[in-house]
Amino acid sequence: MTADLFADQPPEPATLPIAPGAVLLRGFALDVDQALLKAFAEVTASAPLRHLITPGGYTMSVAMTNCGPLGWVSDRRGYRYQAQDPLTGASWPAMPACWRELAVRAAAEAGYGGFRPDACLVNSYEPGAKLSLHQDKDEKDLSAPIVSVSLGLAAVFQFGTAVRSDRPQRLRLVHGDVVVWGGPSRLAFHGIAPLVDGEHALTGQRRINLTFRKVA
Ligand code: MD6
Ligand code: FE
Repeated sequence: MTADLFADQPPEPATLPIAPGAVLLRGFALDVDQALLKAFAEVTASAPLRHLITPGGYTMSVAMTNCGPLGWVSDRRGYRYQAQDPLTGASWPAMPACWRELAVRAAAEAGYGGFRPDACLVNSYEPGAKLSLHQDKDEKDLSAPIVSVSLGLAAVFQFGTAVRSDRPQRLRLVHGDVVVWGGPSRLAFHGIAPLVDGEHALTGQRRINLTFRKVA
């Protein structure tokens, strides 16, 4: 018997179902976190983080960039994926192999074999930054899942249904967690509550999120 006499909670299973087609893989990225963060420094050195403008004219509180063949951008003209970084005019940096491999492994673990991401949206949250409830629906291929990797400070992830007015669940995502969703949950509304201030040993005062998609 190896029960932990000091634990006041039963251990959490590593794979938590969130909704049909959606799972949280607790700590799935932990064993490669240093490599992921080293690649983050490289990606953001060639495609800097920036605060995009929404079509409605607001500046997003989350700083974003991309890597891979296609990148998600927003400006006064709308939301879209494009092959060039509007800031530099160059192609987005290549998707780091350690990022792609983690995403493919997580998708398979969640039941989505053969995931071939062609875009990775990189989000950086500082205290107070948030992402309002939205659907990810700018991708042509809605049959592929999305894989989302959380690094650094914890955040509250709101996860609803495909109906905006349904009250979302609230999930605390911590460093190393990976969320995968697709199938019946692919068009679920979701968002991130304002980031609470804190300090993480590897990222400092911020949360980094990588979301992998199959766009084209
Ligand atoms: C974030 N994520 O976690 C924002 N979208 O910072 C997303 O908007 C998201 O995590 C689709 C699938 C997974 C996600
Ligand atoms: Fe999203």
